[in-house]
Amino acid sequence: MRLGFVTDIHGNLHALRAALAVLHDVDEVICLGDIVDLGPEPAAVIDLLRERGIRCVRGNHDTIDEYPELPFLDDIERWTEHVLDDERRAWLAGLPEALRVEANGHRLLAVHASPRALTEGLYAETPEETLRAWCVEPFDVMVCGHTHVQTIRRLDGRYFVNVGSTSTPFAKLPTAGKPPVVLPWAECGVITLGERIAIELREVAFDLDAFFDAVDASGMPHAKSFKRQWRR
Ligand SMILES: [Mn+2]
Repeated sequence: MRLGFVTDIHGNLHALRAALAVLHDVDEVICLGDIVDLGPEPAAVIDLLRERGIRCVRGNHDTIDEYPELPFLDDIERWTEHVLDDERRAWLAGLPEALRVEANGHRLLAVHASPRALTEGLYAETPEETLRAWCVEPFDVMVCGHTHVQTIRRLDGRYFVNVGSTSTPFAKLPTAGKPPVVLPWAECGVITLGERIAIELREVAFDLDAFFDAVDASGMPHAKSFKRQWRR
């Protein structure tokens, strides 16, 4: 069983299409949440995932939160809320927080950030005691996104895999109050539950100019500073 993972798509249809194309060789694609918000085409991203029958978990951006202290995020969140109809928002709100797949005796747990919270990320620096605290239910491999930085950890015979971000991979962890530096490609991952567990992180180029055109055409706020985040 080969599973492909997209995550943190954030309304970037161009990146999602590129990632799905590079995941042509898997048995099933699973989406790890943050489907919308901070991107120009949230409705089209939802529709493509549903058309393809891709199972999804819910991320912290998939329900409309408030970021009053961060006007940039808050304005785009308000705009996303405005462009999504009730039916699509209800679909997002109804997504599960975890999906489980079992094959060849291996148990895989798919979540947005960690098994216990939508905003607690897996980093290279996450303390081992934190990873152990996540092992409330049995699994052999946990897969997540949320931090926008790919990483793989190994502890007590388990794998912890962060497939990064399909829309906006960060060049380094963002500093509070500063815009992130975004890498110009889409990230995704493949986990094979075969005789052994095999993990592959992937990156794929997409048409950044076409994406920026979609940003301009969408009417999303802060388009100029949003586009400036990408490293060209
Ligand atoms: Mn997130």
